[in-house]
Amino acid sequence: MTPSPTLLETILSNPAPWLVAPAVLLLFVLATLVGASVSRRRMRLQAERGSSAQAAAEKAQPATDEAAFAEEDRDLPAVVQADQDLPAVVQADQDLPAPKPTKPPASLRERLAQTSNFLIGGFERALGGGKLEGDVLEEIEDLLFTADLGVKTADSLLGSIRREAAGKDATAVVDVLRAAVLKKLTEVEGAAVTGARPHVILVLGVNGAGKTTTIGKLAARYKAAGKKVLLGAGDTFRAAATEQLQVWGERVGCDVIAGSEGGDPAAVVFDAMKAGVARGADVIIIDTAGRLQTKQPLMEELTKIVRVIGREVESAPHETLLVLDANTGQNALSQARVFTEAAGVTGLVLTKLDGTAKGGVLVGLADEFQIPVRYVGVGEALEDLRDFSAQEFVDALFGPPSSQT
Ligand SMILES: Nc1nc2c(ncn2[C@@H]2O[C@H](COP(=O)(O)OP(=O)(O)OP(=O)(O)O)[C@@H](O)[C@H]2O)c(=O)[nH]1
Ligand SMILES: [Mg+2]
Repeated sequence: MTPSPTLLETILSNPAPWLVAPAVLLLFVLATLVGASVSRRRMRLQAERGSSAQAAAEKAQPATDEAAFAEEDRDLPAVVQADQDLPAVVQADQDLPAPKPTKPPASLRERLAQTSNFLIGGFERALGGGKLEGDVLEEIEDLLFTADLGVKTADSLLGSIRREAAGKDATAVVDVLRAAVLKKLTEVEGAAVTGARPHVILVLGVNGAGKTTTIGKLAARYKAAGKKVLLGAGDTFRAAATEQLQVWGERVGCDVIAGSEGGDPAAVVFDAMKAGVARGADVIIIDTAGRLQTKQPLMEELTKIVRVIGREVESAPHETLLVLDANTGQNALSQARVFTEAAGVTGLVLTKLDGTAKGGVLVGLADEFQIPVRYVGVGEALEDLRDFSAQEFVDALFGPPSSQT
């Protein structure tokens, strides 16, 4: 027996149009009631959670500001940790170019590298692992005579090597050479003359030897030592020469006495001497035109300048510096010969040792003229004029002694 259909089943299977609208309305009311109840429950739960979090925060909150500071203090390790945790920053630093270190002046050894490589390196290459004998001895001989030492000096050094290092290895030969060179250079070591006031320095040398640059560097040194310096532009041949000295004067902060282009250099020197004395200069430095030693009238002019200086300040010039360019090699020896005859040269300055393999000429100059080497120029910057020290020069040229290697 089939059960009789319920009223709902009847309605659903045969929905009369008048029943559809109340059914839909009933469903809507039911859904709204259920939704409201759910959202009320959700809000209640949220409120409960919020108040428990606030309670926890209040519990953690210190009661006073001091306590807050104390709390922060306690938290300080976190900063350290933060630092430790800052790989990003550290990495960024690593990616940046390293800050430029303030450059210390280059070592003399660095600057003499070319001469050292040619002369000392040449010895070592010639000898290799062999001994000083036969062909090797001939090679060493050739090297000495082409090293801008001058014949006399090359001969003398060869004599020492033959006597003391025959049949020995490279280390022994270089050690004998080192001792012989040191002996020659020690004889021309001598600090610059000082004492007179004003102390007058006359600077000589052929064109482009580095006179004006050396004067600028020297003026800066005296200035740094608290001396009042005055420069005399005795090179009247070129307007540019006077300007160059004036630029140095401005840079260093000292007076420059100059004349007109083509004027009498002795007259400018006279003015400079007068001004130097009147202004109470401690040091007067006189620049001169590059004179070719072969031009006799120029040499006569030089002796006139020396006379003028001597008339204004007793026993001046106290120092007559001959500036020689190391690049000119053995030519520097012939320049020295002529200048020493024309003017009583009291000190040598060998410039541009930084850019040449011909630095051996300094040994030749020392050996032949016995004139003190006051300074060496190893670059164009102010700090590149160095006091000459025989030991320093030899160490720079030869490197550390074999006993230290
Ligand atoms: N590398 C290097 N250059 C130098 C040195 N000394 C001077 N110079 C450069 O050599 C050039 C000539 O130097 P100056 O000082 O003008 O030479 P000068 O003897 O006064 O020349 P004149 O006035 O023409 O007779 C310049 O460019 C200088 O910067 C040095 O020790 N090393
Ligand atoms: Mg000059």
